[in-house]
Amino acid sequence: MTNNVTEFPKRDDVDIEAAQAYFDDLIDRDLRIEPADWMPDAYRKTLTRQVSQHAHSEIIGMQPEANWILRAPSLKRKAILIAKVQDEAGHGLYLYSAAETLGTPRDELNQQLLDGKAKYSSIFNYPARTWADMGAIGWLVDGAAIQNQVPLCRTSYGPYSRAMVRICKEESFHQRQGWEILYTLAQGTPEQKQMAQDAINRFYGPALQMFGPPDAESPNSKQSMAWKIKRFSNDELRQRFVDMIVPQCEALGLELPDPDLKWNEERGHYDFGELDWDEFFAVIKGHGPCNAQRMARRREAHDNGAWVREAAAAYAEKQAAEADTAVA
Ligand code: FAQ
Repeated sequence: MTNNVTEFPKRDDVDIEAAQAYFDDLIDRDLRIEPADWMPDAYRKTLTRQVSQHAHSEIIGMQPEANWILRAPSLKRKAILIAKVQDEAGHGLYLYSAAETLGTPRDELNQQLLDGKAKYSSIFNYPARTWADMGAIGWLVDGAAIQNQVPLCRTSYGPYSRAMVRICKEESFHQRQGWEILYTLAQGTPEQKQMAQDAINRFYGPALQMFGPPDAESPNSKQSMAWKIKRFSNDELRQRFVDMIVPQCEALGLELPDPDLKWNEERGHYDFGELDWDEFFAVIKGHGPCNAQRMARRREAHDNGAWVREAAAAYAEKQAAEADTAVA
């Protein structure tokens, strides 16, 4: 896609002031920044951080659900769950591809995760204890992901915004399948209904924390919003999410575990209680219930995949050599 502005000279003869003006113009006019465009180093750095951490979240996010593939209550539920987990792998791959266009190779991004230097979403450090958790993850976790990611379809960096379009379509299906699992359980025996309620009780707070710290404690938000990487603040998106899930939960016949949750006529939004931010910061520093387990599993999977990477590299080398011979 070409931007509808004057062609800008390429890297070697860049006049920084003119380049900055060109970049600012693209942002002001709500056009997309593309990989070959000049961009400020800090824009490149924060996008690489956000997009790669988003990719890591999709990959680590497969673990809590993969754990239930063998335990799904029917063949149909198993097939749906396998498809969902595969979708998450695909999302990780689109996002790593988008992140790579900013100049850092995928191996390096992956190494940052394996070394514990890059974050991934706090939510995936909580255990999935029962089948109802597959419902709560689909409804609340994918629901929060959609709320956060639909605006990212209009994010200012072209490859990221285009990856998000397809991801959001798949996430909406995921959210519905989660709601449907909870709905089925809520119509079942008292024990099944209680299992669904218990899953909501455990995932509600952590799902609200997926949107990140409160705006006053979000160091990246101001600049990311000025660059139109983020279109809404963490608190704005969290509020939209609460407003969306309250009626959905009523339709389930279940409750959200927050005694302070009530409609505020004046604001036109639901008020909700303070979240446990000490817990959130502990989780993102690596002290959540499953951080160690998630990282150990990821490192093990990476090591087990070494032969595949080696085989692919050897095959690519052989193909290149054959192509050279054919040319000669
Ligand atoms: N977890 O200044 P801010 C999914 C970090 S995908 C961990 O507000 P920012 C699909 C943040 O990185 C879920 N860390 O940061 C799925 C920063 O630290 P840093 C992932 C968090 O970037 C479903 C520091 O705190 N989605 O669920 C979290 O402006 C089911 C200060 O925060 C995305 O990544 C957190 N929750 O805003 C898969 C969406 N929140 O990096 C499988 C794209 C904040 O400076 C199964 N990302 N931090 O060291 C974003 O929209 C933003 O990056 C935010 C954070 C909103 C997450």
